Amino acid sequence: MSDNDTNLKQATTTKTERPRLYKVLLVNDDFTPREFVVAVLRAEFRMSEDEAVKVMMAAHQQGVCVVAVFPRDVAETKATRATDAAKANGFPLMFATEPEA
Ligand code: TYC
Repeated sequence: MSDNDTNLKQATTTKTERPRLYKVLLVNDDFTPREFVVAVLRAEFRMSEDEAVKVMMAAHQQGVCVVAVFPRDVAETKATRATDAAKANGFPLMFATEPEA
């Protein structure tokens, strides 16, 4: 590369932003059995029994709680699959997604 080429080069900064992450939220309801919520958390979010019980109880007591954080497509797929699994069993259990702050 000649000096001339170097002199003409623009100074550029490449800023690589991390893809935004999304929270999967578990919403409480009055109908879905606790054990069913635990089973869905274990199956869809690969939680241990203890983890799943803690998350289920957090939603039960607070109304809503964060299950996990993923890239958008993963968060949406898991929330949909988990909500659909409940619907297929006649329960109103809801998982939602929301961008991380
Ligand atoms: N509140 C439900 C019950 O008492 C259990 C439950 C917990 C349902 C968490 C949904 O996200 C939930 N059977």
